[in-house]
Amino acid sequence: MKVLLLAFALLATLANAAKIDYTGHKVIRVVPQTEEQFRFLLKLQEQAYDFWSSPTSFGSPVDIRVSPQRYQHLASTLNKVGLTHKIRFFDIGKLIEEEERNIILRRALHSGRAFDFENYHTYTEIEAFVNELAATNALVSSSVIGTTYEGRGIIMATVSTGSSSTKPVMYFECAMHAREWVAPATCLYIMNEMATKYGTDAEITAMLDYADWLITPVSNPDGYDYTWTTDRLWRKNRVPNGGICYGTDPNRNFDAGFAGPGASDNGCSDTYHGPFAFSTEEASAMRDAILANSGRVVAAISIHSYSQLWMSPYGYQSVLPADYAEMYRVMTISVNALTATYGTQFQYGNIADTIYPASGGSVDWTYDAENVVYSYALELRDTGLYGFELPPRLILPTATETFNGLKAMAQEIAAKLP
Ligand code: 0X9
Ligand code: ZN
Repeated sequence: MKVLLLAFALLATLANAAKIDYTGHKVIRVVPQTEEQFRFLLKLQEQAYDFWSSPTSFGSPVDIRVSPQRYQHLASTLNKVGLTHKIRFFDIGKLIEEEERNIILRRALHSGRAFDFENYHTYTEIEAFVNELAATNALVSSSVIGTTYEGRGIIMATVSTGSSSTKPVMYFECAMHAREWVAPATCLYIMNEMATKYGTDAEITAMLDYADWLITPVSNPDGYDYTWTTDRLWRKNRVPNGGICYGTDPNRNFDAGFAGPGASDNGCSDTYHGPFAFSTEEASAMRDAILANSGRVVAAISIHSYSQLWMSPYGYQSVLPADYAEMYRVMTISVNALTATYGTQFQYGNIADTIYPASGGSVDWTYDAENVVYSYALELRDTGLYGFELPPRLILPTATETFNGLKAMAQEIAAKLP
């Protein structure tokens, strides 16, 4: 009965009539070849267009979502600077509907059984899972590190062998961006592996003997909830900006090159940095969780999707950090371990050169403010075939390869900082 009710509640959530309809929305791809075209795209991104991948360098493709109403206008605007486009997705609405069907189908097949790591879950379900794990597993405790604008608790799991541990800390921040659903799914998988294989899996045992693992599976719960109820493609938090636009990008809201390159001061933009550094509960909650463990944090990992990238500071400037050689060494080992799993290719390097300049990000702050050398931002699968709508059947492979990369990283850290 309970299962039936849950399935019904989920159907009601997914079939919500007030949902934003993406029928006919396209994702188009352009490839900038000149300085003028590149600058033009950067400007366009500052406006209210939804960039699914951003201008990074000449010759690298840029994907932009556009509504049927604005399509002709965008196409002719692009033509004026000599940019021709290809259509990558003809109808995003269809892709979203297919995703909903997949989720519901998997749920029906799995009903009555334990938490399904191979499916996507609502924030309420994720909170319930973390609390249940904390209640039943002696290694896990759950805490609320902040309360969002809409009143949700930002839940964090601590996986630790001791109640008052003084060990090093590895901090994992997932889903600062709401629509990147494979990020929270991956973090829940990792949390469960760490919590349930201590004492039986030699690698996991060694990692927990060395460090406490702090995991925030959904760092932006208001945005995440909104992707389930209203707008599958929402990215930011849900704080009103005074006008008709909502949301600050919490990953532009940290006090690290705040309001610098790659962040917008337009409240309608997807990269709006907010009125002042740490104005968002999402960013300040993470800051406070890190500061509560000041001096102990050896790794701070920010998990996003998509693009298949493993990146280190800085995002706010092209200057390489003093510790870049060590950051790069461990990135290389981590990415090799990730790729060795299923052959998935990741590019790696500093944020500003690997993806694009982006200021006010979490990992720049953990490095600058707390000297966390192993501060990395990851973009998980894929490279745009499904984009944010990665099918549930790809969650487990994504989570497994990511965990392998992170295990290799943790082992390197333990060897370097015993
Ligand atoms: O732009 C971002 O925030 C990240 N890419 S995403 O497509 N997931 O939005 C990259 C984040 C890089 N990290 C920092 N700038 N600190
Ligand atoms: Zn992101």
